[in-house]
Amino acid sequence: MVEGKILEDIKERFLEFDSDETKRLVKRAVDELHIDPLDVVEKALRPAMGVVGEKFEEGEFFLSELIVSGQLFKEIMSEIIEPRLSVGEAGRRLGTVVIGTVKGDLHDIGKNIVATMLRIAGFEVIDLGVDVPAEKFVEAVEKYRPDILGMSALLTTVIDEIKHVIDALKSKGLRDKVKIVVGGAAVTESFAKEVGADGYGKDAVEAVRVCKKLLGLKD
Ligand code: B1M
Repeated sequence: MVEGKILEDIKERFLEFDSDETKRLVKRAVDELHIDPLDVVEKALRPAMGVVGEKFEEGEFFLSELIVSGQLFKEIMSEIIEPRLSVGEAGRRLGTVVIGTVKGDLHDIGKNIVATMLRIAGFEVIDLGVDVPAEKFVEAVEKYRPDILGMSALLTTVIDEIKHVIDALKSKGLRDKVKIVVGGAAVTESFAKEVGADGYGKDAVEAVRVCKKLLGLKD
């Protein structure tokens, strides 16, 4: 009850871009009400971002609102959520993951959350950043020999880049040497299957679960 109310309040303040009040409520939720920081992300902040996206599509919000909300989300992650997540299993080395957002796509908030959650779970993560061309993914697979290659895509216009990367890996004889996990708002489970990825994560928790499963590790 209390949890639902504060998550709703966070969402509302976020959508008013009230930075100070949103941060105060997020801190109260995790420190005083002991709500799992990831629940704050998935049940309040991410849905708020969904509304920003809808309002943008409907012409009520503009690019400036996308930029401001992206900045506020990042500040909340780095100032409040991430410092409170770095406990638990960190330090174990489950395997190596190379991750990046595909070419043409500059969205990185979700990819960064996935990278953080993988690190916390005990993976070594090499983050190639955003707008990553196929050649750079291939070079990284050659260089780091990761267990998993993760690709994120939020724009439907860039989704074929995932297939380009997989084809480029095949042509270099590297496809069978790495597991591929994909996600992001433009990606669906059926698309992942269609392009021959090994796994799909609808959110960061599922992404970690899938990576562990692919390496035969217990959840
Ligand atoms: Co952009 N944008 N944006 N944007 N933006 C979307 C994606 C959009 C859906 C909004 C909309 O119209 N409804 C739309 C895409 C439409 C489409 O393709 N069908 C859109 C558009 C159109 C654009 C521009 C073209 C706008 C313009 O310039 N006219 C432009 C494109 C720039 C580019 O990339 N070339 C643009 C720009 C931007 C900003 C840079 C201003 C900003 C991003 C800031 C940043 O990332 N640093 C921005 C934002 C904030 C959004 C929305 C509102 C929010 C995205 C977000 O951060 N969500 C977004 C609307 C939406 O997504 N509903 C939108 C929160 C985040 C936690 O969720 O990223 O889904 P998400 O990540 C989740 C899961 O998807 C999953 O786990 C994460 C955590 O749970 N996941 C993975 C993500 N990656 C994974 C990888 C995995 C597994 C799981 O395995 C490896």
